[in-house]
Parts: sequence; structure tokens; C-alpha cells
Amino acid sequence: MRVIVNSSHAGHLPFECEGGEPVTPSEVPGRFEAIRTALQTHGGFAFEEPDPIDESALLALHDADYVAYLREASLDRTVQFAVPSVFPFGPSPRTKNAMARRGLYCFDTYTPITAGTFAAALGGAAAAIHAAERIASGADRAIYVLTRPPGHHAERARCGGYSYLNNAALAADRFAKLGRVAVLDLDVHHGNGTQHLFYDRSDVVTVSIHGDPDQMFPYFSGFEDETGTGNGLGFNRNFALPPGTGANPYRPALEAALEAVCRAEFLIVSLGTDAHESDPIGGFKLPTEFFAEMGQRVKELNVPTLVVQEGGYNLETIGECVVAFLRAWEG
Ligand code: OKP
Ligand code: ZN
Repeated sequence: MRVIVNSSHAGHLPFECEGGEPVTPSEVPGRFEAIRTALQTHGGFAFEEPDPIDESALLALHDADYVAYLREASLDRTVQFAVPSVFPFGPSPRTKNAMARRGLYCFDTYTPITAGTFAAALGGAAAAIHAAERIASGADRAIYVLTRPPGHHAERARCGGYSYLNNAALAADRFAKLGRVAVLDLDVHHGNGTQHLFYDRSDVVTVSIHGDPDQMFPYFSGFEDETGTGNGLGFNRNFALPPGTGANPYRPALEAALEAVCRAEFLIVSLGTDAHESDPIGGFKLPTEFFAEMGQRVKELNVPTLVVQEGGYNLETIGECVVAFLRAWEG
């Protein structure tokens, strides 16, 4: 299987603060290295760098002023970590003050912009778009995109949830020129950015299985009654499961989600491995074998498939989960 790797990831070195306390960051370069090592050890994967993309390729889904903010905040080395202190309030935020922009373009305090952030995020978008081009041209039937930071929380004009640019959505938008597209988000956190970007569109079905947002990040979306709007009504599905969910209660949601995506001509899987039982922040109880089962069930849809890495934070097990999932496409 071909793997498109985002080597620019390494310059993104976030810090993390939880409720006012500095904590050990979860979204670290070691995640990428652990997955790469596991793929190499397993064998059968061909690694390839993407061609660089121009910033304009992002404008299919992201606002130009947001992209400019990410670039400028990454270049501004008078600020080590651009994190919001004030979020927009009132009817019409219109200030362009530097501190105001941090809140305007970000929905949480988990997603700092530091020196290498823009290059890392742009490299991830390039990897996803490169993979989509290869699948669209018929050169590959399935590809895995190895990247960090994740992308599925990134909205049109806001970063959040460790995500800056929505890699999966950029690939989906590329496929949408050719036929029916579905995004299946298996990360334990709701893919709010992907939902938001396609919420009023019928050409990209978005389906996410995740922890109940009543109890888990991102809290403000991911509820099952969010089904789309306008032309997109009925084209978004959420499966919200309680913290502690294991394989048996997960399986019916997986089958319903597969039913919702099975008519697609192009499939994107947002693969977080943070629903694994060992994940330090996920809270679900899926064993490694269940990742193999999920990969197998997705493979059986027999649709060209782009798997893109999202979350997953246990450095000891993230690699085995990814290998287990991708094994379905072996041989
Ligand atoms: C990004 B992705 C845990 C707080 C976790 C942020 C979670 C971001 C998840 N104490 N907060 O979907 O894996
Ligand atoms: Zn996650």
C-alpha cells in the first residue's frame, strides 16, 4: 500500500494547557514516528512525499484571511505560542487587532500556533491532496496519509482540537468533482470541522462515530440530531456513544455508518486511533483486533479509499492500530 508522508510535521511542536494548568502535550512528533516505525516493521508499505502545494489550493474550503492568519502567526516569532485569550462575543466582531485575531480564528485553547505550525499543516494538506489526485487518476485504489497535526476539527476559518487545515475535507472536495463522496470519521472525537464544511452540501456525505459530545470534546457539536441543512439535509450522520464504549456496543454504530457511506464512489476515512482501549485521552475500550475488523468492513465496501491519520495518542499502540486497520488492503 502506498503511504503519503508529511515530513513537515516535525516542525510543529505544540504545548498544551488544560483548564489553566500546563500538561504534557498529546499531539507530539513521536506519534508520526511511532506509526512510521510500525508500518516499516510490518512491511509492504511504499512511502512517498507529496508535491508541495500552493496556499491557493486551501481556498477551496478555507477562508483566505484565516489562511493568512495561520501563516502570519507562524512567522511572527515575537510570539512563541499564539493562543487565544479572548473569544469573539457580541453581534459582530470586526476588530483586526492581533490579540482579537487569535480568538477570531480559533475555538479552543488546545491549538497553539508556533513556528512550524503553518508548514506542518500545509504539508498535511499537500499529502491529502496528493493522495486524492493519485486515487482520482486511478493510479491507486487505496492510500494512507501519514500526517500530523490532525485536521478533522478545523473549520472554514477556525482552528481547534489540535487541527488547523482539514486534510480529509480537502481530499473530499477534490473527489466531489468526480462523483459521490463520503467521509467516515472513526476518531473518538466528533469531526466537527468536516461536518461544518459540508453541512449544506449533498455531494459529500459526512458520517462520524464518536464519544457523546455531552460528555466529551468538542462538546458543541456531534449530536445525533445534527443531520445537515438546506441541500445537505440528510447528508450528515452522527453516532454518539458513551465514554467506555467497547467493541460490542460500537459494532451496530459501525454497521449503520457503513450503510450510510456505502453508496459513495470515493471514500475518505478519518482514522483516529484514540478509540483504542489504551488511549490516554479517548476513554473508549476498543481492542487492537477491532481496528482490523473495522478496516476489513471498510475494505469490503469495495470503494476507492483514502485513509487519513487524525488522532491517537498512545505512542506504544498507535502504530499497531494503524497497521491492524490497513492490513485489509494487503496483498
Ligand atoms: C483531537 B483529535 C484531554 C483534553 C483533550 C483536546 C482533544 C483534541 C482531540 N484532557 N482536548 O480529534 O484527536
Ligand atoms: Zn481524536
